[in-house]
Amino acid sequence: MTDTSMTYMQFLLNERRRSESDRDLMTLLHGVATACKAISNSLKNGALADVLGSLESENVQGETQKKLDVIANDIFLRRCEFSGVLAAMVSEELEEIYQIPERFPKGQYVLFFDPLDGSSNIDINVSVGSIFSILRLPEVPDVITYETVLRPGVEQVAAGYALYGPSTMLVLSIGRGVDGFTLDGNIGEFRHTHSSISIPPEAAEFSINASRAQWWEPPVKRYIDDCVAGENGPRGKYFNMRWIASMVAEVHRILLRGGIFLYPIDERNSDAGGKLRLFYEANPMAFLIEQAGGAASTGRERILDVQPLTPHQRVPVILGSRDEVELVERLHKEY
Ligand code: AHM
Ligand code: MG
Repeated sequence: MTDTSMTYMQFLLNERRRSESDRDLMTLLHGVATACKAISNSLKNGALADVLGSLESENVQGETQKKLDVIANDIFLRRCEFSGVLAAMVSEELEEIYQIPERFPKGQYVLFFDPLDGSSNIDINVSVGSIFSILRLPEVPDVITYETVLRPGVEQVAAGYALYGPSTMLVLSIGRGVDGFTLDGNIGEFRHTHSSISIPPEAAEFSINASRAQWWEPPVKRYIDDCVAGENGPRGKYFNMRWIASMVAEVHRILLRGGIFLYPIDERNSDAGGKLRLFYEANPMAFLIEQAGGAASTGRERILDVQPLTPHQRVPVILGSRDEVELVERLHKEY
């Protein structure tokens, strides 16, 4: 990174000048980045800060909450409610829609977020992330209900994630490609380090929780079997495998060097519709992946076209290099 690389704010200002983007969106994106910096800071001291471990509470999905899940959720709410441009917020950690308190002005945007994704990794000091997605409501009713915000991912105006790894990164798309920013600890700002990220169409790396293979549907089983068969199998080449159990880290790797990520529907999660959540995980990641030239599917349809029926809806997720995702879709059609 050179000293002349733009800060995140300079990048947003530049984008605004280039395309007359909405000033309110830039304000919101600034709030989101501030929240991510604060979360990065909370994670940094780990066990020293007494923030590791679980609470007795459960979130809306019935999962035990980690202390940091709650801290990160609070940071997002506090940093973003202030912006004056939000109609409401919807969090993976909250049962209800978060209505913006009366003392703050309101706007047209809705912010969806998973404040700390992959949180089973926190206690073992492996990468985690925050994921966000932004919609602009055509009309803003006085009280925002789930009906107001149950809109397909194709309507997102921006999406991104922060990856808390060896360095903290923010990856963003406002619908004109995908850019990456690295947190510069010296000045406390994200700096533009990755321009127009683009995923190679073909890949030789797959990512799936193979311990669930016994419950997979035939098309997924067939796809993975063919990859594992290597040079002598139908694909005629060796495939590498990675599983970090942290979707942000997984998607980040795919954005930078290609590959495919699958969290399919299987016999054990089919009642729920899969494991990953449409609003907080599937939609924002699908938006980024498509903006980088990749594809994102449930196996049966494009993720961004899924019409949500419930706020915490789960969907099968297959995303990454276009050729591989299209192959998995074809296998779904065959079976
Ligand atoms: P979370 O939102 O409760 O953290 O769950 C989502 C995470 C993803 O980041 C990751 O891809 C997946 O769960 C890992 O699942 P598994 O436990 O099957 O490895
Ligand atoms: Mg999550």
